[in-house]
Amino acid sequence: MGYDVSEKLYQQACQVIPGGVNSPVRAFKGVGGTPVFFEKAQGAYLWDVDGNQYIDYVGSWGPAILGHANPQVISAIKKQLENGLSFGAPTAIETQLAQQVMKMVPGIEMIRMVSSGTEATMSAIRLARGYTNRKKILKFEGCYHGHSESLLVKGGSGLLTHGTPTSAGVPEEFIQFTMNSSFNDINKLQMIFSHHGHEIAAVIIEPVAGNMNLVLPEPEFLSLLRKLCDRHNVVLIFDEVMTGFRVAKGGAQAFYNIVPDLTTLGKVIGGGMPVGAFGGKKAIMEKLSPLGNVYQAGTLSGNPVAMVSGLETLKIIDEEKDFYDKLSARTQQLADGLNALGKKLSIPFFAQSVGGMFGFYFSDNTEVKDYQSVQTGDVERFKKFFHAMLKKGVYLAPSAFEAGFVSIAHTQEDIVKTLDCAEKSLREIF
Ligand code: HOZ
Repeated sequence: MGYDVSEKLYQQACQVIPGGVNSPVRAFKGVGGTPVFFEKAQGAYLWDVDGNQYIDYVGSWGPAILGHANPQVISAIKKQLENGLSFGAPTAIETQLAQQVMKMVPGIEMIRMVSSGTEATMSAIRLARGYTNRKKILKFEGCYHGHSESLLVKGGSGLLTHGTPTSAGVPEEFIQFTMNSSFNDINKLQMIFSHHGHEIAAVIIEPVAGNMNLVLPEPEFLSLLRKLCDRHNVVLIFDEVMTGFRVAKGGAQAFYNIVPDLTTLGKVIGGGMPVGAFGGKKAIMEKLSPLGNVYQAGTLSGNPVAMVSGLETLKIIDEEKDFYDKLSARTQQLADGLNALGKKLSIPFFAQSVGGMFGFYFSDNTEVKDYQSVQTGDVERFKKFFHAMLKKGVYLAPSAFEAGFVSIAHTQEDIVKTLDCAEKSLREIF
């Protein structure tokens, strides 16, 4: 497989775009080498500018749950394009998408659309602070909630991948109200609430952590969190930008049967277009301007092209019988196959999945439960594996700390082929 055109484009991009990319994890800094430049995507496949084809497990970092360029979604977008791109004024489609989301996600009684996951989490935090009149927030190490100031502390995703868990450029004063705890740590959580419960405006958590590889919550951890938030009148925010419509039709809150006060959404809700949203209890949402005094706005928020893309995507998911059974089974087939390879080759390698998300780890420690345990994985082996798979036509996230995504367009044959490539790659690197 040649990468000449990608390499040339990367050199050109580096002259005009910092690091040659518009979002850091894409730069291959976590795996070394030159990022692949893509030209086309269809279903489960990607084609790069050198004509190489890949089975894609990034899915645009989550949105492509139907596979790329789903014909129904594309046709709905084309129809909308004829009518204009953005009006900066209300449209019927916004209400339709709001209704569709409310039908699917248990905790959403009212919702506001924005244009990215970062906007969604930033706005939800402001809303929780305005609602409670409190300043402190609690997050969990290794969870990533976008790049607004108060959330860039001990974060996952690119922060973890590039070894700068807390960003420069964020004055200490901006993060003085951000507290961090450890994912799945019940004792620490109880201690923090017993000291600070009355001062905390909101707890924000990825109910399944997907920005430090894939870390599943212990169910009692999430239920304790719900109880403590109730007891101390703290707003519980589930950041379901990644897990929303991904681990179940109603997201992780439906999967684990724990309803948060606010939910943030992104990725799947836009079907590949830039959409984010935050929603939840009516009493809290009504604090938002223009009803209430918490300000939040956006010129392109709810723009009709993005709304149509999201609406069509969610309708397909909602209407297709057994969508999540199929998606989960396909993802599980991949995780089971990877685990079988780990056993067959007697190597420290294992995988796990939930819904359409998966993670794999080069480690003996099968108890991945937090930021610390995830970091015991062998990153050097991951890098070699990533490149071995890439050469065989399998595109994985270029970071040991990002979850992988399977779409409904991935066939059994795609998974079998992927496992065959994985076996060859593992044999090469061990
Ligand atoms: N925040 C994304 C990973 N969790 C990365 C987005 C991108 O680079 O496109």
